[in-house]
Amino acid sequence: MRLSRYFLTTLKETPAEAKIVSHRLMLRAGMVRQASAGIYSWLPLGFRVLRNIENIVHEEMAAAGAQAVLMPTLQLADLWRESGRYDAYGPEMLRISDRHDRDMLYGPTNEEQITQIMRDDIRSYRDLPRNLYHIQWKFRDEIRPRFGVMRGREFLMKDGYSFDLDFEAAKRSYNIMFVAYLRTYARMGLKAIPMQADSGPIGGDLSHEFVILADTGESAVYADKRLFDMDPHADDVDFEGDLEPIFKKWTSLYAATDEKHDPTVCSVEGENLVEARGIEVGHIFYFGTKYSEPLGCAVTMPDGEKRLIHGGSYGIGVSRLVGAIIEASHDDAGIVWPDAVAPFNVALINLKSGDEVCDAVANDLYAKLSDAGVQVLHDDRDERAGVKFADMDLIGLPWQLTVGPRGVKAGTVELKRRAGGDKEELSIDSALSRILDFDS
Ligand code: 5CA
Repeated sequence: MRLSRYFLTTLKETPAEAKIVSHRLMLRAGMVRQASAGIYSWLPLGFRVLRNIENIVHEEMAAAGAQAVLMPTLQLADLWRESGRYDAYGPEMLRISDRHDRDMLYGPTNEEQITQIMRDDIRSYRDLPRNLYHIQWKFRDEIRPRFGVMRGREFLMKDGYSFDLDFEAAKRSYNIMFVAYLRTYARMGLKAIPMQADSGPIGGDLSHEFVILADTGESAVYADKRLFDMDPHADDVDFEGDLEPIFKKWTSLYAATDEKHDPTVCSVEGENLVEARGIEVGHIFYFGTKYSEPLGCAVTMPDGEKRLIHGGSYGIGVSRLVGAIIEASHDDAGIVWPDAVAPFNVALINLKSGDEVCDAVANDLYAKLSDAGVQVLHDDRDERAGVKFADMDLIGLPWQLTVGPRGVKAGTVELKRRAGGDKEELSIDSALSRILDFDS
């Protein structure tokens, strides 16, 4: 992609309304623009990151055996009256009526909708287990939308739902999602720690929040330091096998958010206790028959008995993650994208656009990298070097590959790794193979 043709406007000044670093950097890097309070348009650079995060979520959900669907944003109020949540949800729910005066709502979550689908589509115990999810916009009329996409009113969530015959089977489904979440966040370059949590309006008694540490986090967290040294990748995990040992390993050490933190239970002391702020990037719940009972969602057992199904729901804050990743990975100059979610892999900086030799070298590098599947943003603008470097540091692509008149004479280019800032003067071929062979 040529930057001269790309829709990207960076800002030098810090927008006054942005209180935290991720919000500031997202506005300055031209990733989003506010449409109204807590509602954002995603511009090309931001949208690419959002898509990358979605793709990782889709891949990890597929690996864990969950199937993607897409449910609507607008739901009938009557469905929520059946579960009793239409009145219980309060002013956070955006209520709408259609031209026939039918009460509708913009979904804040989809437990009712998915339970209705299950109620209508499954009959027998043989139809279980089921695990469906979607990535869809939600609306919650937050009293205090703030921090940009971190606490929006309209936000993108991955919400998944499992259906099982009994607690034991439902716990297996819960464990699968628990492990899938560890892997998902690790792939995004994050250390998300599962913590005991309150289940709030979703309900249920088994619930974990996945929290990353950040000074700007909205909740206080208390956790055993040893959790931060554990490897969440679980690369060779067998989702068909018993995941209870992994669940136990992660939950045997103390970790809780302030809502659930109990100093009388927390035995971690002194330097083993991390007391910090955290951002909730996901939340999983086992809620049993909370929705299947009022909505009448049951299956027939071999002896003809009807049994209510046991449910769980599993949320990931997809749009919040864009901000959360920036909170976890930035420096004074701007964003430092982890490779897996970066909007482009390489910033190709031509210091002398219009110069025949520089243009030829830059175009050749662009073609070779693109052919190898590397996403390149080619800064071909007629701008001062200082402006180009500042912009590229701000938008934070993992590599900066600079072509300049002095270097090309000697057959070299400069390669900088954004994280850490190491710079090297390399031959064109070595620079290419350094990028292509890099294993993040
Ligand atoms: N139905 C359940 C799980 S599918 C549910 O709605 N859970 S939740 O309320 O905890 O939301 C799931 C995730 O969405 C949260 O962990 C958080 O990362 C994200 N989220 C929640 N509210 C907002 C918001 N106002 N802005 C951005 N992200 C949000």
